Amino acid sequence: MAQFRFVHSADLHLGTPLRGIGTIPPHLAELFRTATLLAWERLVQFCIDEQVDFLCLAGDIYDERDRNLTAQLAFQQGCERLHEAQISIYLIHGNHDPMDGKQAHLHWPSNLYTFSAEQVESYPIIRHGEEIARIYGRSYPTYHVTENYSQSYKRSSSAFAIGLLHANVGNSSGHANYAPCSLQDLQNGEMDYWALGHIHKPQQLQDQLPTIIYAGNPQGRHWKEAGERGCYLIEVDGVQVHSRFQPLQVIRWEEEVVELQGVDGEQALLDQLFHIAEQVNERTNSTPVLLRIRLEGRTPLYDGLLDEEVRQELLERINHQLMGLGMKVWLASLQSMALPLQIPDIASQSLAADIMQIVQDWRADWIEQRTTIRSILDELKDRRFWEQEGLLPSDAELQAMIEQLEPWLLQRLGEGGGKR
Ligand SMILES: [Mn+2]
Repeated sequence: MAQFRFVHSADLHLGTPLRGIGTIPPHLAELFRTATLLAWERLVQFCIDEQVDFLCLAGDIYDERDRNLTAQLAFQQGCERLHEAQISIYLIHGNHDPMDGKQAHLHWPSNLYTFSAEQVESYPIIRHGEEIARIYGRSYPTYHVTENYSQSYKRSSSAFAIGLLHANVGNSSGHANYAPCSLQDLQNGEMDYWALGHIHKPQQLQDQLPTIIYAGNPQGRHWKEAGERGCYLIEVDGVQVHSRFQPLQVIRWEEEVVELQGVDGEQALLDQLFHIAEQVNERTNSTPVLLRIRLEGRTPLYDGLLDEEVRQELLERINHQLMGLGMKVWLASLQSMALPLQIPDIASQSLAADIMQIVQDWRADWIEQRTTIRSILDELKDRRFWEQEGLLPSDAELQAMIEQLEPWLLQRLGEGGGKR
């Protein structure tokens, strides 16, 4: 039985403009701007260093249907380097970069195999005249694919079968439900290894045959894509499959929650924030990190923390300290979900009482309110973008926002109105 090694990656989203944070220092800004391209370079280098037989890319190579030129040139350059190293690339296109998008007219090296969108195609991997594996795949013709593609992956030889599939397995929430299929569809299918793309969090859904893996994206693009990002190195020995995750990200997103119970003054808060940033720095081995801290719990600092300028002041102070110590963590955002120590007793004031009644009705009738909020979100102008990015708030997040409303309103009303 043959032995071979390959790298499984997906969702490069080359050319994604990273956004969503305020001012960042110049040394991070450049990294931030080119992060997806740099992660691709790292992926190419990793394939070369590991001398793998081939590279599989499971969709969303580009971020936009009409691919941007910088992204295409960067991809072309990586493919050429792999060509020189005699490493072939097998790729499908996904919902972000379907076949009907605009492409530049470029010369591509002969080691690049792109699967068509018409039907499932396959390519053999030949070594010394023997077929050691066969790769199956199908690209998206357009972004909106509702058909269950997995069922049309039929093996046409006895060689180890790798299926490249861009799909939402098991109706994962927070991700557009394209080419939907169940885990069982894959387990019962004819492939030995399912190389999945679409869900950006790296995860192994099954390790025995068929091995089923989401490679995740090699570079996170916002806080909802926090943590380690990379690709999988797969070694096949007969029917034994070994997988190893390899981090590739050039910049990491991290989110931490700080409980404010017992943090009773500004100095204590600063110390606590610095301590968290220090821990993140240690945990991430000095990779550049964009950190967001969410403050929770009851605190006498509640009022101050509602003030944008106060939060900005705290950020600057912490970042100054971190930079001074040469740490790579950048505290980019401070969110307050804190609560006041006491809610003022203003129930006797009729306006306040009416408003509070509305908020309480909302909370009591949460299921219906949630439906209303969801229907408002459905009307959002850039809804498809928000949805594809997984940026729409989850039910738990919506509920947390509603919980915040009551103390916030009471505090404002308790100040006698008109102060803000
Ligand atoms: Mn994607």
